Amino acid sequence: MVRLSGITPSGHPQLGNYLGAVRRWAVEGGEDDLYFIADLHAMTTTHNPGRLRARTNETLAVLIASGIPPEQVFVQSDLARELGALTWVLECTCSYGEAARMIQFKEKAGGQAGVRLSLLTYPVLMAADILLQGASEVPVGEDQSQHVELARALARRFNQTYGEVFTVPAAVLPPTGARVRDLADPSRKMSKSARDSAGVVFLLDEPDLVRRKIRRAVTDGQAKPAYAPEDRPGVSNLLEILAACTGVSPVDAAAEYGTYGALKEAVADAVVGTLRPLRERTMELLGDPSELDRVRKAGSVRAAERGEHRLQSALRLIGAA
Ligand code: AQP
Repeated sequence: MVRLSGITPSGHPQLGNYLGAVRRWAVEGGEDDLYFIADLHAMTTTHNPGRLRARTNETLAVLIASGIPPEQVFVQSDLARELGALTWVLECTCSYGEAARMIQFKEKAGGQAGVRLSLLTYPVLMAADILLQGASEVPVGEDQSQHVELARALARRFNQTYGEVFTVPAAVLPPTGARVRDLADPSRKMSKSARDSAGVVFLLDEPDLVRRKIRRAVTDGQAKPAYAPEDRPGVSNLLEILAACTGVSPVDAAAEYGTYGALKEAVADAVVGTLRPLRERTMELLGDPSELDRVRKAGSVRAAERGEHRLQSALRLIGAA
């Protein structure tokens, strides 16, 4: 069983990416699981090429530093040729109506001028990501499940029309991890591309900055901390972050700290302590570009080799090679 997960380098990786996904990948992932940095997906809206390249490298370094085996990691654009070819095959298997029905496209494109065509077609590229690697499971949240459905439909249709090549993937619910909210606006989730970074703890933030952001986190006017995610999202978010870093339950953590000040100090200590080894190892890797490059090349060669026979079969069956 091959399980494929991705992370988009749309900004600096942040605490939510780590506690909610990357750390689980490192600790709970199976040996056939694959992880990729989805840099091509970060080009569907306005982007800066130099910044994207830097975020891609940083994200790669974070994944390796987190302990995910390097042989399970690759960068999407290193397979641009293979994915480009397979995307075309799949676009010739997909109807315009199917792509235009994607809710995310409607949400992101709605009413905007100059929407990139790639915003419409990127679910087909995502299908190519999945089908090239022969992934059988794709852990995704609600917002991406329609895209995995499209990948399923395209795999089935291709197999029935031209011949059996593709594993039909299934969307699986990701293991329930911490859902980290923005510290300055707890009505939103923490996001790398948030417009205001005051409420976002980036994984490479200096410890002092992390502490400052946590001290300034929005809570509420109640006398004491308590865990009530619906009614008191700010303080509950802090308790969940503390729980994710220390292993205590949010309710027990609330009982332990009688003031917001004490709670915030504990959260700051826990986050700084959790991120320290990750940050150090990531900086080490970023300071050794030739090693990072070596790891990256090895990962992409393996990923390309894994998919080559499927790509060649698909091209041959559809009449191209
Ligand atoms: N706040 C979060 N709490 C828990 N998990 C999170 N993830 C993201 N934010 C949080 C998880 O991180 C993995 C990789 O994320 P992604 O790059 O695929 O996309 P995303 O969910 O859109 O992440 P961001 O940081 O919010 O990016 P932008 O700002 O570009 O939208 C996923 O498993 C995701 O669930």
